[in-house]
Amino acid sequence: MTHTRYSGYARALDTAARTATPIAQLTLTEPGLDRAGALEIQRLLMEERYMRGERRIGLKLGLTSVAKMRQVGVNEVIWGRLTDAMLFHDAAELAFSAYIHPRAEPEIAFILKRSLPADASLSETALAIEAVLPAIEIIDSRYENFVFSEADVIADNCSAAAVVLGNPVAPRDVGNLGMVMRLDGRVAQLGSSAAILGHPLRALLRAARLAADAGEPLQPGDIVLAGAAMAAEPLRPGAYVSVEVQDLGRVGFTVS
Ligand code: OOG
Repeated sequence: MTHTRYSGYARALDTAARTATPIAQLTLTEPGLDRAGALEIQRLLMEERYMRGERRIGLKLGLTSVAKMRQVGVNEVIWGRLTDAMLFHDAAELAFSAYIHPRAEPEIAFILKRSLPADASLSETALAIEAVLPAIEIIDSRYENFVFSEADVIADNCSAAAVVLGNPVAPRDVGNLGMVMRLDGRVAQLGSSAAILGHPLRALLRAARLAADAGEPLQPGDIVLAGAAMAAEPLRPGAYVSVEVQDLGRVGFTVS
């Protein structure tokens, strides 16, 4: 019974994303939904996407900074899966009509060269990094008014919609890098990578544990988004969004 209901929720979230049409929060009809149940719905939702030919390319952490936790009123680190269909590169053009109420977030991404077990240490985690990149995540809650509980957002693959990657650079200390997000050239968010769990490497370590716990440990080639250092900014058609990270460079995209 639960499985049938959860499959129904997964399909509803998948359809909401594909048709850019928001749905009501799942917890309105399923108030007892907990983190484990929500993760199961996310897993089923991703099965739908893999069945259509999408390939998992890594994962994203969410709510790893106080600014983000405050913005959405959920105080737990969450994680979701990234697929090749979500991936864009610097100077990409993203169609506003493909999303419901998209927002952009300044991020740091890692690409791995080694797999990471659940019990990896912080130094093993550092040695597993192939490259670091400036990145912008586009989040788009499938729930009406961008309002959700922790269980709702986990079921919804943590609002993951797209990621725009900049150029990879060699691993380096990313513990306290200045970050700025601009909208049409104007500074919209300003901060430091230190806001990401004190150090983005901790986010990568956390990702390794969460992925291994879910039975899909991080692999060479996987991309991991450490989570936004500052609050997300709503997008509108015609906008140009850029993120510059000290020592890593700049990445940008246009909304059409
Ligand atoms: C949840 C996803 C947050 C981040 O980097 O904190 C996130 C949301 O705000 O919709 O991706």
